[in-house]
Amino acid sequence: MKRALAFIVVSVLAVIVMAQFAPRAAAQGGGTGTITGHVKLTGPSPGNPMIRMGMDPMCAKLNAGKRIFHEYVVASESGGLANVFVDLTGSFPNSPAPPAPVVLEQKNCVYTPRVVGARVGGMLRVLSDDPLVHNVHSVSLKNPFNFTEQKAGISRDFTLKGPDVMMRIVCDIHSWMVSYVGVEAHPFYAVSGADGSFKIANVPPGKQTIRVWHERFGQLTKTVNVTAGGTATVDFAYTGKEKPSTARVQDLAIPHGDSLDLRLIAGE
Ligand SMILES: [Cu+2]
Repeated sequence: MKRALAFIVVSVLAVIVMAQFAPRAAAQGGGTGTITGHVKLTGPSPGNPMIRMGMDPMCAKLNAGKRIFHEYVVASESGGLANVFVDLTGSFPNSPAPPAPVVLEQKNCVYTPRVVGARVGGMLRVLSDDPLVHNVHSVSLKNPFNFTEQKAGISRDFTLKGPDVMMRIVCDIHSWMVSYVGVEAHPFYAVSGADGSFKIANVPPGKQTIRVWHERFGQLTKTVNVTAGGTATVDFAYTGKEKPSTARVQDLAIPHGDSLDLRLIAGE
């Protein structure tokens, strides 16, 4: 009798211990795969116009002696296209957003990074390094905000409430300042690096739909088969002749009445 009881107790304990560790093992990537790839621009890069920093004498002063260019198309010599937002579409199991904030910096009258990913429920931290007034304005229905940062060292945190791929952030004072934030409900996204490469890890196995978005060349979509423990490669190519699409950016959906008119403050 005692022996039977001990067996039952041990069995119950074993089940409890296994239940604790099984999901953790899956979350550590045991049953998932990786997607890597490159985004290329096959045609000639159109080049970027110079930013007229002189529109704000204080921005001109911060960039004295330097020529600063728009970052519409950032391509390497071998055709790697940077600043492309890559994500998977579909529904995925819920997972918590990482505690560390995604940082968007205003430095010398330019937003950095140009393109970045973030999570719903996560924090976006917007900070300013500039001793002048910037206005941080999100063009987004899900994550609307519009505030000013008046001096260097100021930062503001904003909890991202809903998915928005892509959310455009502008400064109403300096028309050239723009950043794109892909706010995702899941962790399966990346931004292409200087060589056009990207990597998305811990992807659930199976057929996945992957898309890329570039601010000038729009969206491309492919499907890819992901296997547990495997690495799937998928490459994308823009010719450079694609028509810019605002389908993913809520350009016109926001009434402009909610923006602050700060031209007087900026002295424009
Ligand atoms: Cu500004």
